Amino acid sequence: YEHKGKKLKDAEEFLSLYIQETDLSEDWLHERLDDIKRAGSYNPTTEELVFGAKVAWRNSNRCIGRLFWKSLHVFDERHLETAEEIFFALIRHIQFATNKGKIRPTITIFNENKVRIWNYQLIRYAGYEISGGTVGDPDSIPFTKVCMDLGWRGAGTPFDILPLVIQVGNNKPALFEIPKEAVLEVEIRHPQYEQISKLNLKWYAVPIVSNMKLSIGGIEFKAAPFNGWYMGTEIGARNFADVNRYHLLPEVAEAIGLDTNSNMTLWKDRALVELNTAVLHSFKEDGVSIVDHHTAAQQFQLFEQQEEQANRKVTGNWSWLIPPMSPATTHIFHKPIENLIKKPNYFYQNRPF
Ligand code: HEM
Ligand code: NRG
Repeated sequence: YEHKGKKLKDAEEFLSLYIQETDLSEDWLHERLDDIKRAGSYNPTTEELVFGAKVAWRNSNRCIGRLFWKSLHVFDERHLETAEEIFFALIRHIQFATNKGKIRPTITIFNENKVRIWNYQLIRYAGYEISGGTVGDPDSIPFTKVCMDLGWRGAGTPFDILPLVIQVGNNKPALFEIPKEAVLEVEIRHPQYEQISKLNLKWYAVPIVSNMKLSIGGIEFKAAPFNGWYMGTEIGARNFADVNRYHLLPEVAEAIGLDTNSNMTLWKDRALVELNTAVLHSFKEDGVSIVDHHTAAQQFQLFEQQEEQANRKVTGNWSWLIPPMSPATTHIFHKPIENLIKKPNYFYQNRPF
């Protein structure tokens, strides 16, 4: 009973924001709230859902890419029932968002009670423990084990695309291979250092986060995968460089002939710069959307100005907003920002496995 009261209050709060930011009246709000009280639960219209998903992005404190929040494409797929239907909707999301490289920020929203996607991102590389080390993305090892328990076998390369794992209700999760044609990848090469091209690195074009829940007006959509495009450092300074990820800095330094015997040569910093140059160069040359961290920070500053114009306070998580390379070259480093959590928003949720 209490629970229900809280939910209705959340719906009321959300719809007040909705009428504030659209041209709807107080009268409209009161009628809408009466409807909801009569029905006993809030069932957002598609228009309300679209608004909520966009504002949830605007409120994402860890996201530097928020300038573009109004341009989010929203697919309302709450009516889908079967794992297979959901699989097709996910493939459609991947293809629509990829758009042959001209990436479109997109979210697909599934039924709040029935659907759960077990993948962290729709497209991601598998990770395996082998004798004396790992192959692929170490961050994916636990999920890869789950897929293998469900009968999946990867080729065992450093870049095997994991299958989609979709759960409907309390059913056993269903596993689907993503068609190769649906996945755009970029081979990493360096504009000057041939040796970096010879490392045979690649990365997928579109990051589609699928393990967060979208909270709108008291409803939690546990399956609502969303994507924008990459900031280069996510790949070059973290996925490729972190010691517990692909850990490539020693190899890159070796490849371009840096002296790795002393920290004082700054070989890690030099390797990072060239690896990140290669990532940006390769995406750009292939016509795949990507942003460097300097431009992303400038875009974030525009977002801050835009929000001020709209009389809204920008909230943010400083430790996530500063880029992992040369953070102090961006204005974000030098400016405090309040990490206040507003709703609608995207939240972490418990792993289903
Ligand atoms: C986090 C950039 C679009 C929601 C981030 C991060 C970056 C970023 C660099 C930090 C990631 C990390 O350190 O692992 C961008 C860029 C976009 C974009 C360049 C291009 C359009 C979006 C969209 C949404 C979104 C469309 C949702 C609709 C989030 C959320 C996080 C985040 C919720 C936090 C993720 C977490 O906690 O793991 N974004 N983003 N972003 N972004 Fe964005
Ligand atoms: N760092 C992760 C992706 C997290 C989200 N990043 C975005 N989101 N750019 C990685 O795979 O490297 N987005 O919606 O564009």
